[in-house]
Amino acid sequence: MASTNQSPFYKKAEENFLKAETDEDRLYWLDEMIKECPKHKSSEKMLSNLKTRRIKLMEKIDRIKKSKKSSASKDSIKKSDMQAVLIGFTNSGKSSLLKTLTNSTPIVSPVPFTTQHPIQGMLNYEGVQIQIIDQASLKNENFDIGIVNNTDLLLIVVTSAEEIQEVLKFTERSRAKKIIVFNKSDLHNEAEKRKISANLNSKKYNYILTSTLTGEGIKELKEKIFNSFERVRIYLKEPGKEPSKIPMILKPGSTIKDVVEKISKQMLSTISEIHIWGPSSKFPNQKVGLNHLIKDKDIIELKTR
Ligand SMILES: Nc1nc2c(ncn2[C@@H]2O[C@H](COP(=O)(O)OP(=O)(O)OP(=O)(O)O)[C@@H](O)[C@H]2O)c(=O)[nH]1
Ligand SMILES: [Mg+2]
Repeated sequence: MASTNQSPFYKKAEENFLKAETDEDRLYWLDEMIKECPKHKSSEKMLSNLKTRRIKLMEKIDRIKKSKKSSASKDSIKKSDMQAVLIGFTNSGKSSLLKTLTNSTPIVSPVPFTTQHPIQGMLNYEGVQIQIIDQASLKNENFDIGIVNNTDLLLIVVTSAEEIQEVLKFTERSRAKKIIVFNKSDLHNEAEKRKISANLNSKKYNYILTSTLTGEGIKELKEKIFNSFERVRIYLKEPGKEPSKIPMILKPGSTIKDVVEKISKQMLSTISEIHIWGPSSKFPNQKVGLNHLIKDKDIIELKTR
């Protein structure tokens, strides 16, 4: 780039451009060069060269950003069958909730914009594994809308009713169910909490008041999360033994046949007798057929030939 006839401002910008160590700095000085480049006929070619350079540099920066994002969100975190994503403004307590709900140990801090990358944890709800994702806050440049648009359940974390509409603006392209998590409930007295609840009730939100400090609402939140997925848990039992502690997960409307097929397709022809206990049974140890509809928390005993 010939800069012999350029102003001292242009020369300084070019000098800094050549010395710059990051693409962001290069972009900044390149913009200064474009600003300082004379806009008359004889400099046309030079200005157009600078602009081409700028486009190439922007493309490079975008490419790097995209590859960073995809490696953080799509490669390292694999979506589980049941997934919920925390979304909200900074300091609302998303990471604190991830820590309280799951086995994960994210950094929690009063410093704004602490979380910079997606992080997952597993919530064990009575033996059912539910994946919870925490990520950078809204208004943080690392916030990834893709994670929000691809999930089944959004946990909208707020500390005031006014924030709810603000957060919902970011979820317009999402088809996920939503739970409003009104966090830091410990900062309000009972009368204030009644007011907050009355307000959220009147808006027909599915909501819960929580505190990661006192544990208020955490048990109910776990229940709400599990219920949102509308899954049925059944416990298998071998004759003469206790039922298994770990449930099998099925969709509502499933039958015993679906249960058996989920264990193994070959097993179907070997079933000789089925007994059930629990919500779908008329009485304990009821004998039923393969077409029997199961309900959440049924215990099923399968006898094979
Ligand atoms: N009083 C009170 N403080 C809380 C509660 N939950 C979180 N905090 C505090 O709020 C601050 C922010 O919590 P984080 O969990 O880091 O917030 P975040 O939403 O993850 O925010 P960033 O990742 O920084 O954007 C911390 O100082 C927490 O200790 C709560 O239920 N009650
Ligand atoms: Mg955080």
